[in-house]
Amino acid sequence: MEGKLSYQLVKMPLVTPFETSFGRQLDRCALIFKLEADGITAYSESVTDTDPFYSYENNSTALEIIDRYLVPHLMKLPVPGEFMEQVAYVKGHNMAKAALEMLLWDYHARIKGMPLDRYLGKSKGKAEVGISLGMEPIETTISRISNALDTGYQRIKVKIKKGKELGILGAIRDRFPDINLTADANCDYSIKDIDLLKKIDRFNLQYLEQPLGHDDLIYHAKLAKSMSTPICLDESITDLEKAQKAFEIGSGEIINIKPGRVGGLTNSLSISEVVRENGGHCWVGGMLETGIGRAFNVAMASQVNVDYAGDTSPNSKYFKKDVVLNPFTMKDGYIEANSGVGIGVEVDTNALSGYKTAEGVIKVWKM
Ligand code: OSB
Ligand code: MG
Repeated sequence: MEGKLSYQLVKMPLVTPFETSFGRQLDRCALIFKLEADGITAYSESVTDTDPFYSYENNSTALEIIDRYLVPHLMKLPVPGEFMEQVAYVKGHNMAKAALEMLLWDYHARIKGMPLDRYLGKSKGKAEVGISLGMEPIETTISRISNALDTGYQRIKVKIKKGKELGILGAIRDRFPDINLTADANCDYSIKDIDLLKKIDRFNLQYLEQPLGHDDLIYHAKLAKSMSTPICLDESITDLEKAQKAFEIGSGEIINIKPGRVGGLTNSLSISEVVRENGGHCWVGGMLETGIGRAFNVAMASQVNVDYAGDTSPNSKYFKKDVVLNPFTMKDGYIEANSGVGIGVEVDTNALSGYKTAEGVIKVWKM
């Protein structure tokens, strides 16, 4: 068994800057991993970026953890579930773990000759698509929404922050009274803001995403009981147990599943099971992934347990020129999962090289 794990760090300009409560992003700096073993080439992407603003991980910590602790467990090419058990002794660092776990999903799906969405379990073959819009002046947001609706998006999510919620949501509802609308605060509020947050009820959102602390469940439960708007958790759900606890104490009834945040697809699948057992809802989010990471998200978003429209927009929403030759396109508000084996993307190696800011070989092995 011979193998090689290498990475490329790419810096890709976004088509439109993306502003959330934690900052304005102009580029996506993605870590792309490549596994070559036994004649098979697999790819994955770490959802980390340069800064630890969404979570504590960033590209440097991911590389460090992979290099020092995770790669030894990749070398025997275990199935993803086994890999996750072997690396459980490393606390946290889910994004680093997910990068290798997803490499193994691509690798094993290729060995089986199956497209990833089918290898994962029960696929609908397609994913319902929504759009996540960064914070912009109100008029810009209104015109982006109008374009998105014309393009067929099934749900509109806008970013909000403290003091910048009632104005924007009111303007959107004045103009589009009936659309499927949600808002994502990325942890910008505290429980002291409960009276302000309750005012959001008047906008009839499908849900309010992650209003409170990134590791909070208790205050979300308190908030959920005092609002009519359902709460959706993103940052707070980092593993299966957190999802169970959230349902146990009523922190929210919807989960934004991001495979990177929860340590990969094994955990994403278990979380989606827990969601459905508890009568909740889930959808697949995104981290502005390149076409490589996006293919994993779309495969997950195509699973039958995923019942709400996600943030897995087509590649062209993010990049003028992506690093894959077969980008996703949206039709009637759906994206079809790739039908090729594994993640089914044709990696554009020239594009990757063009965007490359660093690269390295992490490990070469023979056993
Ligand atoms: O909170 O869902 C989020 C992007 C980066 C970090 C956090 C989030 C997001 C998005 C964009 O909302 C989702 C996407 O279109 O990839
Ligand atoms: Mg979010």
